[in-house]
Amino acid sequence: MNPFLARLRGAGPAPLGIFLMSGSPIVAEAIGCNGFEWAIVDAEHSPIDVADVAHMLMAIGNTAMLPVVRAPWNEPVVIKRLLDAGADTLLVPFVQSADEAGRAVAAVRYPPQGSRGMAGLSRASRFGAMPDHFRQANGRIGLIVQIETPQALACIEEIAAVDGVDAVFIGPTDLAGSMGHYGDSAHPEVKASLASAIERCKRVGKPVGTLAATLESAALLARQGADFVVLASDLGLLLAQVRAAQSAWRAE
Ligand code: 3PY
Repeated sequence: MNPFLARLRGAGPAPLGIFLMSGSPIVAEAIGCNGFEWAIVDAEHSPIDVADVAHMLMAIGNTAMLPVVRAPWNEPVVIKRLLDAGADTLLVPFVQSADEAGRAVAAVRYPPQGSRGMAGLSRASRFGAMPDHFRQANGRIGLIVQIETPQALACIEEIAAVDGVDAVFIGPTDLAGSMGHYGDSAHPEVKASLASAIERCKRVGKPVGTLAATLESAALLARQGADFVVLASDLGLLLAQVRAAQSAWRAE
């Protein structure tokens, strides 16, 4: 079974995660050794490429932190390369309809269930050392689709219900932007849409997660029913400390 999905189905509070945007395996490993339960290796909004993903997964593999890899786009060639690099839980951004969700499902599965290309020496198959890799992979891959526009929200139940979609992630920043509230995911309209999206995913029985800017809003979202929450990012936390140190120094 997929380890991230197993965690979501198990007991315990909603796991708290972090976006990894710095692309650094050392940072990923250091964070994993110290606490966050899961992390999104973000190949959408950072310079992280496929080789970086492989290196970051190696580092995270030395820790108990569960990795999710965000693809840059819902595109089968890109998705294939990330899976070959060893991603076993994939977050696919900007899924707008059940049809697009179905395309993401096909991209993560080997035939006959999907269209993922096959290679014998991928990192995913431990470079050929896992003889059952092709037979087992479809059952091990977890697929999370990202909903981030009012258009997608309008059909969130149909998207969430697609067979092979294991969980839904709501992107509040893009959602706010596509609602005309740039950079303001705390806008009441955005917060209301997020709360209703969480409720609607739960009604169709699919786990749902989202991003919070602060620990307080992460806790609120978990109380509202979010099954997994991401708190900020490695770069965000680092820069918050940099700015705080700089202003404290100026105030001396
Ligand atoms: C969002 O909040 O929309 C994101 O995609 C975060 O990167």
